[in-house]
Amino acid sequence: MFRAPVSLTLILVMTAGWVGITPVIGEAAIDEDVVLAMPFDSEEAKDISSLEHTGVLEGDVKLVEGKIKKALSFDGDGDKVVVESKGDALDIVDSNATIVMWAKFANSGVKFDAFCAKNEGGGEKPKWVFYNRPDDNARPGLTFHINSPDHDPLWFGKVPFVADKGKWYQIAVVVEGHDYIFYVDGKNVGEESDATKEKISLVERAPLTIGWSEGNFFFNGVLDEFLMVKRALTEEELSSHFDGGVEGFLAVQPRGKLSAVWGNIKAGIFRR
Ligand SMILES: [Ca+2]
Ligand SMILES: [Ca+2]
Repeated sequence: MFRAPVSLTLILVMTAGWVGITPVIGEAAIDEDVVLAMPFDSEEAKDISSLEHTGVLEGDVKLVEGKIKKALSFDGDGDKVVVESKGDALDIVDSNATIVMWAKFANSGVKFDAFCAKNEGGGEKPKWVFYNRPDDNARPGLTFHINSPDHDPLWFGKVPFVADKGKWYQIAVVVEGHDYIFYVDGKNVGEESDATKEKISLVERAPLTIGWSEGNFFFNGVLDEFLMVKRALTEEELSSHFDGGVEGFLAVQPRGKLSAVWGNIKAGIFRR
């Protein structure tokens, strides 16, 4: 197979600009690892990933000023965004994954704040939940919880985190193999490896819920720029979300995607 050296690719990109071909280098190639990308800039909870999931607002979720453009406000009482997964796109079974968002807490974190979950119900029902729970002595702070009838309940992380009320934080969890790595504002704040090496159960029958996990575990505050990617994002990639939210992240050319751009350029040239 013919492979263009980088220098040749760059020359072709420059040439494409000179001869007036549509400049494809400025457009991000589709990043197929991105399975949910919600800027929360409208009440439609639109997913701008290639999967185009539909988010349904329940309760009285409100559109408010966000960290980047608009965001969704959850009052901690019946408010959530429900996203039915296309196939197993929103499951984390044998894949790495990253969930990252901006969050502003309505209290100082003295209760259970669920960021998101895929959850069939309470107790041992299959689930995974990403939450903050500073008032829980046994399992405090930023935690990733998984459960299923097949194994004991597991909690990873338990990274102490008490948010300042009304302040924006970029919150992320990276699932890499059996490691659960937590970030606040782009900084690694703690991680824990799953010694049991259980994998997250497939929760086919449950939608992804943003702002709620089960029972009365509702998020109280504002969430913005919700992004879920089926790979472990680098700190550099997290910083592109920090700076520009979902759209900022998608605008950065992902590594290993140069071939797709090269294909576009080549096709563009040969069409002329
Ligand atoms: Ca937004
Ligand atoms: Ca409500």
